[in-house]
Amino acid sequence: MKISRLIIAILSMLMIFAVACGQQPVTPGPPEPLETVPSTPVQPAAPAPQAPAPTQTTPAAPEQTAKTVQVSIKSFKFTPADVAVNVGDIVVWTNEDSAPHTVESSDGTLRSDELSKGDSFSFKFTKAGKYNYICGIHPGMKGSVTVQ
Ligand SMILES: [Cu+2]
Repeated sequence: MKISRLIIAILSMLMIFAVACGQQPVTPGPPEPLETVPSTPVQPAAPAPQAPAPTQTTPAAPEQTAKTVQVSIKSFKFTPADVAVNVGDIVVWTNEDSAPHTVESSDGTLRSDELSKGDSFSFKFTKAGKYNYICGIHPGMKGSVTVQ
């Protein structure tokens, strides 16, 4: 009967060792899922967002800027008597006579004060059309502005 006790004792000892040893080999396994991670960085350097092209489209406007047209009033005449401008342009009449003159259109659009020598009258045309005008003091003086 002593032998069987020894065997039981030895078996129980072996069981304890087996359990103790069996738990250790579990740790060296887990580093597997790390290998799938390096597959995601597929996006290479993409220097596309730099687009300096649209800067060349701006220099198109300068031609449409408003201009100023001069009309002199001299020797009882408007010179030039007929001028053509674009909508938004400005016409400036300057009296170079010693006699006073005015600029008055029949529709009332143009109506300057009495202009002494050296005085000027300016008007900005915002509507297309033909504007006939005279000097209110000397109705024989005539001119026109055609606005396109
Ligand atoms: Cu006049």
